[in-house]
Amino acid sequence: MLPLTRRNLLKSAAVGGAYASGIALAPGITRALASATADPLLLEAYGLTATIDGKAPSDGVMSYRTVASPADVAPPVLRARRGEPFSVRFENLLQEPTTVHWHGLRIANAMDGVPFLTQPYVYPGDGFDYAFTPPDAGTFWYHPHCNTLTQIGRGLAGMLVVEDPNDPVFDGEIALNLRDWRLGGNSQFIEQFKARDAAKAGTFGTVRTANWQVEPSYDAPAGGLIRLRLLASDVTRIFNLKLTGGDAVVVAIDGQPVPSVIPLDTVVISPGQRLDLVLRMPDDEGATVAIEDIRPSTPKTVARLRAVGTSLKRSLGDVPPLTANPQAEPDLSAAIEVPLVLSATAEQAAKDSICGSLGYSFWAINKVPYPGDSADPMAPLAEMKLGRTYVFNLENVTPHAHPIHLHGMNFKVLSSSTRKVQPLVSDTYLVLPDEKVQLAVVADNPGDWVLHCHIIEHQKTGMTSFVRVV
Ligand SMILES: [Cu+2]
Repeated sequence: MLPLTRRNLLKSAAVGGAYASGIALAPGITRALASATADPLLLEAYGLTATIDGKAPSDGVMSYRTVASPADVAPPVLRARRGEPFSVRFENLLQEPTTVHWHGLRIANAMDGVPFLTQPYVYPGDGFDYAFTPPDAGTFWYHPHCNTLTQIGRGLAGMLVVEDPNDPVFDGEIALNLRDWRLGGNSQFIEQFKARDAAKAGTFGTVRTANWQVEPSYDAPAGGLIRLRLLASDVTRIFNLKLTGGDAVVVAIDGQPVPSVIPLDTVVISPGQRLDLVLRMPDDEGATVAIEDIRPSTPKTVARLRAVGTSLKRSLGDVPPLTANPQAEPDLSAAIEVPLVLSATAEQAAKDSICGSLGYSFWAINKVPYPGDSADPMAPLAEMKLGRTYVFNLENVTPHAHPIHLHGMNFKVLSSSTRKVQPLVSDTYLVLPDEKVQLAVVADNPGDWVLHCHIIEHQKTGMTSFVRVV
Protein backbone atom coordinates (compact mmCIF):
# COMPACT_ATOMS: atom_id res chain seq x y z
CA MET A 1 0.00 0.00 0.00
CA LEU A 2 1.01 3.59 -0.47
CA PRO A 3 1.83 5.31 2.80
CA LEU A 4 -1.18 7.27 3.98
CA THR A 5 -0.08 10.85 3.55
CA ARG A 6 -2.00 13.96 2.70
CA ARG A 7 -0.40 13.92 -0.73
CA ASN A 8 -1.55 10.38 -1.43
CA LEU A 9 -5.01 11.10 -0.12
CA LEU A 10 -5.25 13.98 -2.54
CA LYS A 11 -4.08 11.72 -5.34
CA SER A 12 -6.75 9.22 -4.38
CA ALA A 13 -9.38 11.91 -4.43
CA ALA A 14 -8.25 13.04 -7.84
CA VAL A 15 -8.23 9.72 -9.64
CA GLY A 16 -9.73 7.11 -7.34
CA GLY A 17 -13.33 7.70 -8.33
CA ALA A 18 -12.56 7.93 -11.99
CA TYR A 19 -10.74 4.61 -11.97
CA ALA A 20 -13.03 2.71 -9.66
CA SER A 21 -14.99 1.39 -12.63
CA GLY A 22 -11.97 0.33 -14.64
CA ILE A 23 -9.76 -1.48 -12.15
CA ALA A 24 -8.99 -5.16 -12.24
CA LEU A 25 -11.79 -7.38 -10.96
CA ALA A 26 -9.36 -10.19 -10.31
CA PRO A 27 -5.74 -10.49 -11.37
CA GLY A 28 -5.60 -10.22 -15.11
CA ILE A 29 -9.31 -9.63 -15.57
CA THR A 30 -10.51 -6.19 -16.50
CA ARG A 31 -13.82 -4.71 -17.43
CA ALA A 32 -14.20 -2.86 -20.69
CA LEU A 33 -14.68 0.48 -19.02
CA ALA A 34 -12.31 3.37 -18.84
CA SER A 35 -12.06 6.77 -17.41
CA ALA A 36 -12.59 9.57 -19.88
CA THR A 37 -10.81 11.95 -17.56
CA ALA A 38 -7.84 13.97 -18.74
CA ASP A 39 -6.58 14.31 -15.17
CA PRO A 40 -3.07 12.92 -14.97
CA LEU A 41 -2.79 9.40 -13.73
CA LEU A 42 0.02 9.07 -11.22
CA LEU A 43 2.33 6.25 -12.28
CA GLU A 44 5.27 5.33 -10.10
CA ALA A 45 8.22 3.07 -10.82
CA TYR A 46 9.44 1.54 -7.59
CA GLY A 47 11.52 -1.29 -6.16
CA LEU A 48 10.04 -4.12 -4.13
CA THR A 49 10.44 -7.65 -2.89
CA ALA A 50 7.96 -10.04 -4.47
CA THR A 51 7.41 -13.75 -4.77
CA ILE A 52 7.65 -14.63 -8.45
CA ASP A 53 8.55 -18.31 -8.57
CA GLY A 54 5.91 -19.38 -6.04
CA LYS A 55 8.63 -20.43 -3.61
CA ALA A 56 10.28 -17.49 -1.87
CA PRO A 57 10.50 -13.70 -2.14
CA SER A 58 12.89 -12.24 -4.71
CA ASP A 59 14.71 -9.02 -3.82
CA GLY A 60 15.37 -6.24 -6.29
CA VAL A 61 12.13 -6.55 -8.27
CA MET A 62 10.96 -3.40 -10.08
CA SER A 63 7.35 -2.54 -10.85
CA TYR A 64 4.92 0.22 -11.68
CA ARG A 65 1.92 1.18 -9.59
CA THR A 66 -0.97 3.60 -9.66
CA VAL A 67 -3.28 4.69 -6.89
CA ALA A 68 -5.86 2.28 -8.27
CA SER A 69 -3.50 -0.68 -8.17
CA PRO A 70 -1.35 -0.37 -5.04
CA ALA A 71 -2.11 -3.93 -3.96
CA ASP A 72 -1.01 -5.63 -7.18
CA VAL A 73 2.68 -6.35 -7.46
CA ALA A 74 2.63 -6.65 -11.26
CA PRO A 75 2.35 -3.44 -13.28
CA PRO A 76 -1.28 -2.43 -13.77
CA VAL A 77 -3.14 -2.62 -17.05
CA LEU A 78 -3.56 1.04 -17.95
CA ARG A 79 -6.60 2.02 -19.98
CA ALA A 80 -7.03 4.95 -22.35
CA ARG A 81 -9.44 5.76 -25.15
CA ARG A 82 -8.79 6.38 -28.79
CA GLY A 83 -9.00 10.06 -29.64
CA GLU A 84 -9.21 11.20 -26.01
CA PRO A 85 -6.41 12.94 -24.11
CA PHE A 86 -4.47 10.67 -21.78
CA SER A 87 -1.92 11.98 -19.34
CA VAL A 88 0.41 10.41 -16.86
CA ARG A 89 2.44 12.03 -14.14
CA PHE A 90 5.35 9.62 -13.92
CA GLU A 91 7.51 9.52 -10.80
CA ASN A 92 10.74 7.58 -10.47
CA LEU A 93 11.11 5.99 -7.04
CA LEU A 94 13.86 3.65 -8.27
CA GLN A 95 17.53 4.04 -7.36
CA GLU A 96 18.49 4.63 -11.00
CA PRO A 97 17.39 6.76 -13.97
CA THR A 98 14.60 5.54 -16.19
CA THR A 99 12.06 6.68 -18.80
CA VAL A 100 8.70 5.39 -20.03
CA HIS A 101 8.20 4.35 -23.65
CA TRP A 102 4.64 3.79 -24.93
CA HIS A 103 5.19 0.88 -27.24
CA GLY A 104 3.18 0.89 -30.46
CA LEU A 105 1.57 4.27 -29.91
CA ARG A 106 1.90 6.79 -32.71
CA ILE A 107 2.28 9.86 -30.53
CA ALA A 108 4.45 12.98 -30.46
CA ASN A 109 8.19 12.36 -30.45
CA ALA A 110 8.68 14.25 -27.17
CA MET A 111 6.46 11.63 -25.45
CA ASP A 112 8.34 8.60 -26.81
CA GLY A 113 10.57 8.05 -23.79
CA VAL A 114 13.97 7.44 -25.40
CA PRO A 115 16.84 8.99 -23.43
CA PHE A 116 18.82 11.64 -25.33
CA LEU A 117 16.85 11.13 -28.52
CA THR A 118 13.50 12.38 -27.23
CA GLN A 119 13.84 13.32 -23.55
CA PRO A 120 16.32 13.55 -20.66
CA TYR A 121 16.65 10.76 -18.15
CA VAL A 122 14.17 10.78 -15.32
CA TYR A 123 16.53 10.68 -12.37
CA PRO A 124 15.68 9.02 -9.05
CA GLY A 125 13.22 11.24 -7.19
CA ASP A 126 12.30 13.14 -10.35
CA GLY A 127 9.24 12.91 -12.53
CA PHE A 128 8.08 13.48 -16.08
CA ASP A 129 4.70 14.42 -17.51
CA TYR A 130 3.56 12.28 -20.40
CA ALA A 131 0.47 13.45 -22.27
CA PHE A 132 -0.90 12.25 -25.57
CA THR A 133 -4.05 11.32 -27.44
CA PRO A 134 -3.86 7.74 -28.70
CA PRO A 135 -4.75 7.61 -32.40
CA ASP A 136 -5.19 3.82 -32.43
CA ALA A 137 -7.32 1.53 -30.31
CA GLY A 138 -5.83 -1.82 -29.32
CA THR A 139 -3.40 -3.61 -27.05
CA PHE A 140 -0.16 -1.75 -26.42
CA TRP A 141 2.35 -1.61 -23.59
CA TYR A 142 4.67 0.60 -21.61
CA HIS A 143 8.23 -0.03 -20.51
CA PRO A 144 11.51 1.80 -19.86
CA HIS A 145 14.04 2.64 -22.56
CA CYS A 146 16.91 3.06 -20.11
CA ASN A 147 19.04 0.24 -18.67
CA THR A 148 16.39 -1.78 -20.41
CA LEU A 149 17.69 -5.28 -19.94
CA THR A 150 17.83 -4.89 -16.18
CA GLN A 151 14.71 -2.78 -15.81
CA ILE A 152 12.40 -4.90 -17.98
CA GLY A 153 14.19 -8.02 -16.74
CA ARG A 154 13.29 -7.11 -13.17
CA GLY A 155 9.66 -6.28 -13.90
CA LEU A 156 9.07 -2.95 -15.64
CA ALA A 157 6.64 -3.87 -18.39
CA GLY A 158 2.89 -3.26 -18.30
CA MET A 159 -0.01 -3.39 -20.72
CA LEU A 160 -1.77 -0.31 -22.06
CA VAL A 161 -5.22 -0.91 -23.49
CA VAL A 162 -6.64 1.76 -25.76
CA GLU A 163 -10.37 1.31 -26.05
CA ASP A 164 -12.66 2.20 -28.88
CA PRO A 165 -16.26 3.09 -28.02
CA ASN A 166 -17.29 0.72 -30.84
CA ASP A 167 -15.36 -2.23 -29.43
CA PRO A 168 -17.63 -5.29 -29.35
CA VAL A 169 -18.58 -6.32 -25.85
CA PHE A 170 -17.65 -9.86 -24.92
CA ASP A 171 -18.49 -11.99 -21.89
CA GLY A 172 -15.14 -11.20 -20.32
CA GLU A 173 -11.69 -9.92 -20.94
CA ILE A 174 -8.40 -11.28 -19.64
CA ALA A 175 -5.04 -9.58 -20.06
CA LEU A 176 -1.94 -11.75 -19.90
CA ASN A 177 1.54 -10.30 -19.61
CA LEU A 178 3.85 -13.16 -20.63
CA ARG A 179 7.42 -13.04 -19.42
CA ASP A 180 10.30 -14.86 -17.80
CA TRP A 181 12.59 -14.11 -14.92
CA ARG A 182 16.27 -14.93 -14.41
CA LEU A 183 16.06 -16.37 -10.91
CA GLY A 184 18.35 -18.88 -9.24
CA GLY A 185 17.38 -21.79 -7.01
CA ASN A 186 17.28 -19.43 -4.03
CA SER A 187 14.67 -17.25 -5.84
CA GLN A 188 17.15 -14.39 -6.20
CA PHE A 189 18.09 -12.72 -9.50
CA ILE A 190 21.05 -14.21 -11.30
CA GLU A 191 23.16 -12.53 -14.01
CA GLN A 192 20.72 -11.02 -16.51
CA PHE A 193 22.70 -12.18 -19.54
CA LYS A 194 25.61 -14.27 -20.71
CA ALA A 195 27.73 -12.74 -23.43
CA ARG A 196 27.87 -15.97 -25.43
CA ASP A 197 24.07 -16.11 -25.47
CA ALA A 198 23.65 -12.41 -26.24
CA ALA A 199 25.67 -13.17 -29.39
CA LYS A 200 23.10 -15.84 -30.29
CA ALA A 201 19.35 -16.00 -29.59
CA GLY A 202 19.65 -14.24 -26.22
CA THR A 203 19.77 -15.42 -22.62
CA PHE A 204 16.57 -17.15 -21.54
CA GLY A 205 14.84 -16.81 -18.20
CA THR A 206 14.55 -19.61 -15.69
CA VAL A 207 11.02 -18.94 -14.39
CA ARG A 208 8.15 -18.47 -16.82
CA THR A 209 5.10 -16.48 -15.82
CA ALA A 210 1.86 -14.88 -16.90
CA ASN A 211 0.95 -11.77 -14.89
CA TRP A 212 3.95 -12.55 -12.65
CA GLN A 213 2.50 -15.94 -11.65
CA VAL A 214 3.60 -19.42 -12.59
CA GLU A 215 0.79 -21.03 -14.59
CA PRO A 216 -2.09 -18.95 -13.18
CA SER A 217 -5.69 -20.01 -13.69
CA TYR A 218 -8.58 -17.63 -14.31
CA ASP A 219 -12.29 -18.27 -14.21
CA ALA A 220 -14.43 -17.30 -17.20
CA PRO A 221 -18.09 -17.91 -18.09
CA ALA A 222 -18.76 -21.36 -19.58
CA GLY A 223 -19.68 -21.16 -23.25
CA GLY A 224 -18.76 -17.46 -23.24
CA LEU A 225 -16.63 -15.41 -25.59
CA ILE A 226 -13.57 -14.01 -23.86
CA ARG A 227 -11.24 -11.38 -25.25
CA LEU A 228 -7.69 -12.41 -24.48
CA ARG A 229 -5.10 -9.69 -24.70
CA LEU A 230 -1.65 -11.26 -24.80
CA LEU A 231 1.59 -9.34 -24.46
CA ALA A 232 5.03 -10.89 -25.01
CA SER A 233 7.01 -8.59 -22.74
CA ASP A 234 9.90 -10.96 -22.22
CA VAL A 235 13.33 -9.65 -23.15
CA THR A 236 14.26 -12.81 -25.08
CA ARG A 237 11.65 -15.48 -25.62
CA ILE A 238 9.71 -16.04 -28.85
CA PHE A 239 6.47 -17.93 -28.21
CA ASN A 240 4.65 -20.45 -30.41
CA LEU A 241 1.24 -20.26 -28.80
CA LYS A 242 -1.54 -22.79 -29.03
CA LEU A 243 -4.78 -23.24 -27.10
CA THR A 244 -5.93 -26.65 -26.04
CA GLY A 245 -9.45 -27.31 -24.80
CA GLY A 246 -11.07 -24.37 -26.57
CA ASP A 247 -11.28 -22.63 -29.93
CA ALA A 248 -10.27 -19.06 -30.64
CA VAL A 249 -9.92 -16.54 -33.41
CA VAL A 250 -7.28 -13.85 -33.87
CA VAL A 251 -8.85 -10.39 -33.98
CA ALA A 252 -5.76 -8.17 -33.75
CA ILE A 253 -2.00 -8.42 -34.05
CA ASP A 254 0.24 -5.79 -32.47
CA GLY A 255 -2.79 -3.74 -31.55
CA GLN A 256 -4.04 -3.53 -35.14
CA PRO A 257 -7.26 -5.34 -36.07
CA VAL A 258 -6.94 -7.99 -38.76
CA PRO A 259 -9.31 -7.34 -41.71
CA SER A 260 -11.23 -10.55 -41.04
CA VAL A 261 -10.95 -12.82 -38.04
CA ILE A 262 -8.47 -15.69 -38.40
CA PRO A 263 -9.12 -19.10 -36.80
CA LEU A 264 -6.30 -19.75 -34.36
CA ASP A 265 -4.08 -22.74 -34.94
CA THR A 266 -0.66 -21.84 -33.62
CA VAL A 267 0.73 -18.35 -33.64
CA VAL A 268 4.19 -16.91 -33.10
CA ILE A 269 4.61 -13.84 -30.96
CA SER A 270 8.04 -12.42 -30.29
CA PRO A 271 9.31 -9.90 -27.72
CA GLY A 272 7.34 -6.67 -27.98
CA GLN A 273 4.40 -8.15 -29.84
CA ARG A 274 0.75 -8.38 -28.79
CA LEU A 275 -2.00 -10.68 -29.84
CA ASP A 276 -5.75 -10.24 -29.33
CA LEU A 277 -7.81 -13.41 -29.41
CA VAL A 278 -11.45 -14.14 -28.82
CA LEU A 279 -11.71 -17.47 -27.07
CA ARG A 280 -14.86 -19.54 -26.87
CA MET A 281 -14.91 -21.18 -23.44
CA PRO A 282 -16.00 -24.83 -23.09
CA ASP A 283 -19.64 -25.49 -22.19
CA ASP A 284 -19.00 -27.71 -19.18
CA GLU A 285 -18.37 -26.11 -15.82
CA GLY A 286 -14.85 -26.94 -14.62
CA ALA A 287 -13.47 -27.63 -18.11
CA THR A 288 -10.21 -25.81 -18.75
CA VAL A 289 -8.45 -24.21 -21.68
CA ALA A 290 -4.65 -24.23 -21.57
CA ILE A 291 -2.58 -21.53 -23.22
CA GLU A 292 0.56 -23.33 -24.23
CA ASP A 293 3.91 -22.41 -25.69
CA ILE A 294 4.72 -25.36 -27.94
CA ARG A 295 8.29 -24.46 -28.98
CA PRO A 296 9.80 -27.94 -29.11
CA SER A 297 12.78 -27.08 -26.94
CA THR A 298 10.74 -25.32 -24.27
CA PRO A 299 7.11 -26.47 -24.11
CA LYS A 300 5.19 -24.86 -21.27
CA THR A 301 1.62 -24.15 -20.21
CA VAL A 302 1.66 -20.44 -19.49
CA ALA A 303 -1.88 -20.01 -18.13
CA ARG A 304 -5.25 -21.74 -17.86
CA LEU A 305 -8.85 -20.64 -18.01
CA ARG A 306 -11.58 -22.54 -16.20
CA ALA A 307 -15.22 -22.51 -17.29
CA VAL A 308 -17.70 -21.50 -14.59
CA GLY A 309 -21.48 -21.36 -14.51
CA THR A 310 -24.10 -22.47 -16.98
CA SER A 311 -23.06 -22.32 -20.62
CA LEU A 312 -23.79 -19.04 -22.37
CA LYS A 313 -23.76 -21.01 -25.63
CA ARG A 314 -22.01 -18.32 -27.65
CA SER A 315 -20.57 -18.91 -31.10
CA LEU A 316 -17.19 -17.88 -32.48
CA GLY A 317 -18.99 -17.36 -35.77
CA ASP A 318 -20.58 -14.29 -34.20
CA VAL A 319 -17.25 -12.54 -33.58
CA PRO A 320 -17.07 -9.49 -35.83
CA PRO A 321 -13.85 -7.95 -37.08
CA LEU A 322 -12.72 -5.03 -34.91
CA THR A 323 -12.93 -1.51 -36.29
CA ALA A 324 -9.76 -0.72 -38.23
CA ASN A 325 -7.57 2.09 -36.98
CA PRO A 326 -7.07 4.97 -39.41
CA GLN A 327 -3.76 4.50 -41.23
CA ALA A 328 -2.08 6.55 -43.92
CA GLU A 329 -2.04 4.50 -47.12
CA PRO A 330 1.48 4.13 -48.58
CA ASP A 331 2.04 5.59 -52.04
CA LEU A 332 4.15 2.85 -53.55
CA SER A 333 4.40 4.58 -56.93
CA ALA A 334 6.69 7.18 -55.39
CA ALA A 335 8.29 5.20 -52.58
CA ILE A 336 11.91 5.68 -51.59
CA GLU A 337 13.80 2.53 -50.71
CA VAL A 338 15.87 2.24 -47.54
CA PRO A 339 18.26 -0.70 -47.20
CA LEU A 340 18.31 -2.13 -43.72
CA VAL A 341 20.69 -5.03 -43.22
CA LEU A 342 20.82 -6.85 -39.90
CA SER A 343 24.18 -8.47 -39.28
CA ALA A 344 26.62 -9.61 -36.66
CA THR A 345 29.61 -7.43 -35.92
CA ALA A 346 32.87 -7.65 -34.05
CA GLU A 347 33.30 -3.91 -33.94
CA GLN A 348 33.49 -2.54 -30.41
CA ALA A 349 31.17 0.43 -30.36
CA ALA A 350 29.56 0.04 -26.94
CA LYS A 351 30.10 3.07 -24.76
CA ASP A 352 29.41 3.55 -21.10
CA SER A 353 26.07 5.09 -20.36
CA ILE A 354 24.00 5.47 -17.23
CA CYS A 355 21.25 3.84 -19.25
CA GLY A 356 23.29 0.66 -19.10
CA SER A 357 25.85 -0.68 -21.53
CA LEU A 358 26.30 -4.44 -21.72
CA GLY A 359 29.93 -3.83 -22.70
CA TYR A 360 29.79 -5.65 -26.03
CA SER A 361 28.85 -5.07 -29.66
CA PHE A 362 27.64 -8.24 -31.30
CA TRP A 363 25.09 -6.84 -33.77
CA ALA A 364 24.70 -4.06 -36.30
CA ILE A 365 22.21 -2.39 -38.64
CA ASN A 366 23.79 -1.45 -42.00
CA LYS A 367 27.14 -2.47 -40.46
CA VAL A 368 26.90 0.19 -37.73
CA PRO A 369 26.54 -1.08 -34.15
CA TYR A 370 24.63 1.37 -31.97
CA PRO A 371 27.08 3.00 -29.58
CA GLY A 372 24.74 2.76 -26.61
CA ASP A 373 22.35 5.26 -25.06
CA SER A 374 24.97 7.98 -24.81
CA ALA A 375 24.76 11.65 -25.66
CA ASP A 376 27.27 11.27 -28.50
CA PRO A 377 25.82 12.36 -31.83
CA MET A 378 25.03 9.63 -34.32
CA ALA A 379 23.72 9.92 -37.84
CA PRO A 380 20.22 8.64 -38.52
CA LEU A 381 19.79 5.55 -40.66
CA ALA A 382 17.61 7.58 -43.02
CA GLU A 383 16.27 11.11 -43.24
CA MET A 384 12.66 10.83 -44.28
CA LYS A 385 10.49 13.61 -45.65
CA LEU A 386 7.22 14.17 -43.85
CA GLY A 387 4.36 12.66 -45.79
CA ARG A 388 6.50 10.55 -48.16
CA THR A 389 6.31 6.78 -48.43
CA TYR A 390 9.43 4.69 -47.79
CA VAL A 391 10.05 1.00 -48.26
CA PHE A 392 12.40 -0.57 -45.74
CA ASN A 393 14.23 -3.45 -47.39
CA LEU A 394 14.92 -5.37 -44.24
CA GLU A 395 17.38 -8.22 -44.66
CA ASN A 396 18.48 -10.63 -41.95
CA VAL A 397 21.90 -12.11 -42.75
CA THR A 398 22.27 -13.62 -39.27
CA PRO A 399 21.33 -17.16 -38.22
CA HIS A 400 18.89 -15.80 -35.60
CA ALA A 401 15.40 -14.29 -35.68
CA HIS A 402 15.02 -10.61 -34.80
CA PRO A 403 11.76 -8.86 -33.83
CA ILE A 404 12.38 -5.43 -35.33
CA HIS A 405 10.36 -2.65 -33.74
CA LEU A 406 9.82 0.86 -35.12
CA HIS A 407 8.79 3.69 -32.81
CA GLY A 408 6.23 6.35 -33.62
CA MET A 409 4.94 4.99 -36.92
CA ASN A 410 3.48 1.79 -38.27
CA PHE A 411 4.53 -0.14 -41.32
CA LYS A 412 2.62 -2.30 -43.74
CA VAL A 413 4.13 -5.63 -44.66
CA LEU A 414 4.50 -5.85 -48.46
CA SER A 415 6.42 -9.03 -49.21
CA SER A 416 8.88 -11.59 -47.91
CA SER A 417 11.52 -13.60 -49.73
CA THR A 418 10.74 -16.75 -47.75
CA ARG A 419 7.04 -16.87 -46.85
CA LYS A 420 3.58 -15.73 -47.75
CA VAL A 421 2.73 -12.61 -45.77
CA GLN A 422 -0.47 -10.72 -45.11
CA PRO A 423 -0.50 -6.96 -45.74
CA LEU A 424 -0.80 -6.31 -42.02
CA VAL A 425 -0.08 -3.04 -40.28
CA SER A 426 2.23 -3.32 -37.31
CA ASP A 427 5.07 -1.83 -35.28
CA THR A 428 7.10 -5.06 -34.95
CA TYR A 429 8.15 -7.64 -37.54
CA LEU A 430 9.92 -10.87 -36.66
CA VAL A 431 12.55 -11.27 -39.40
CA LEU A 432 13.65 -14.88 -39.70
CA PRO A 433 17.17 -15.99 -40.63
CA ASP A 434 17.97 -15.33 -44.30
CA GLU A 435 14.66 -13.55 -44.81
CA LYS A 436 14.29 -10.34 -46.78
CA VAL A 437 11.11 -8.39 -46.16
CA GLN A 438 9.69 -5.18 -47.56
CA LEU A 439 7.93 -2.87 -45.12
CA ALA A 440 6.15 0.26 -46.32
CA VAL A 441 6.27 3.24 -43.97
CA VAL A 442 4.45 6.52 -44.46
CA ALA A 443 6.66 9.11 -42.76
CA ASP A 444 3.75 10.85 -41.07
CA ASN A 445 5.21 11.60 -37.64
CA PRO A 446 8.07 14.10 -37.30
CA GLY A 447 11.02 13.37 -35.05
CA ASP A 448 13.80 10.89 -34.35
CA TRP A 449 12.39 7.39 -34.10
CA VAL A 450 14.32 4.40 -32.83
CA LEU A 451 14.30 1.19 -34.80
CA HIS A 452 15.65 -1.79 -32.92
CA CYS A 453 15.53 -5.48 -32.23
CA HIS A 454 13.27 -6.22 -29.25
CA ILE A 455 15.43 -9.07 -28.05
CA ILE A 456 16.89 -6.64 -25.57
CA GLU A 457 20.39 -8.13 -25.54
CA HIS A 458 20.50 -7.63 -29.31
CA GLN A 459 19.17 -4.09 -28.95
CA LYS A 460 21.75 -3.28 -26.28
CA THR A 461 24.70 -4.84 -28.12
CA GLY A 462 24.28 -2.95 -31.36
CA MET A 463 21.05 -3.84 -33.17
CA THR A 464 19.57 -0.36 -32.80
CA SER A 465 19.44 2.70 -34.99
CA PHE A 466 17.04 5.53 -35.68
CA VAL A 467 15.31 7.29 -38.54
CA ARG A 468 14.63 11.02 -38.72
CA VAL A 469 11.38 12.40 -40.11
CA VAL A 470 11.48 16.09 -41.00
CU1 LIG B 1 17.61 -9.50 -32.47
